[in-house]
Amino acid sequence: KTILIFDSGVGGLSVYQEIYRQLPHYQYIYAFDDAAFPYGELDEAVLVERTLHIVSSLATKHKADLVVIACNTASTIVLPPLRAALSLPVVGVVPAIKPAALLSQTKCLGVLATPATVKRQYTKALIQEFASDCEVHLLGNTRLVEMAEMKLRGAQVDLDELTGILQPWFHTAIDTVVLGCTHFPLIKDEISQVFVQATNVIDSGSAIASRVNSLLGVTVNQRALQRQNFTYHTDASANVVTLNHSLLAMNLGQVISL
Ligand code: DGN
Repeated sequence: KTILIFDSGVGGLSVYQEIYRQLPHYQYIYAFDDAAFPYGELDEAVLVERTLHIVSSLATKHKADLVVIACNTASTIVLPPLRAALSLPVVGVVPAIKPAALLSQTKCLGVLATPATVKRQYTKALIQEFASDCEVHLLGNTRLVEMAEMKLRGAQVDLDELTGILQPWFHTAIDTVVLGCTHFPLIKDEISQVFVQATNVIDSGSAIASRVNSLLGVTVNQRALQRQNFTYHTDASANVVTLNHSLLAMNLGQVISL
C-alpha cells in the first residue's frame, strides 16, 4: 500500500517519521511544495487550489491508498474540499489543543504555529471546544519554520533568536506548549531548552500515525516498534530531501508544473 504525505516543506517529515515507526512496511511518497513555501503566508484561495491540484494529481499518478496532509496551515482549510475530490481516506493534522488542555496543570497553554494557523477559525473553534477552561496564548511565527528547515539542512538553531521569539511567553503561566506546525517537532529540543517553564511540549505526530494505522486496518505489535534513527540529506540546491531508506522525495516546483 502507498501512503502519500504532503507538506509545504520538510516539516511533514516529523509526521512521516511517526507514521513510519508504526507502519514500516508501507510504500511512502513524501511531497512538498517547495515552490510556494511558506504556506503560512499564502493567500487562502491559492493554498486550497494548489493543495487540491498537487495532492489529487499525485494521489492518482502514484495510486495512493491514503493521503496525509502533514501541514496544519493547509489542514485547517483544505480537508473538506480535498475529501470531496478524492475517493480515498485523507488524514489531516491540526494543533493538539485537546490533549494539551488535559495535560496542563496551570490551565495556561501556548500554541506555536504559523501566522495563518493562529488566525484560522478552525483553531479558534478547537480552543472553544476543548480548552475553554484554559488561558490560551497563540504565537504565529514564520521565522521558526525557516529555522526548522535550516536545521534539517545542517545549520544550527540560533538560541538567542529563539529566545527573542518566545519572549512574550516568559511572563505567563504557560506549562504546556502545543507545536501547531509540523516543522516545529524538528526544533523541539531547542524550544524546550529555551522555554524551560514548559513541562509538556506536544505535537500531533503520534496521534496522526495511530489514525493512519487504524484507517489502514493494520494491527501493530507496539513492542515490536523501534525508534528509527533518520538521517536527512539534501542536494546542493537544498531543494530535494532524501531519507536513508526507500522514499521518493520530490520538489513539486520541479516535478509538476503549476
Ligand atoms: N508545516 C506547515 C504547518 O504545519 O503548518 C507550515 C509550514 C509553512 O509553510 N509555513
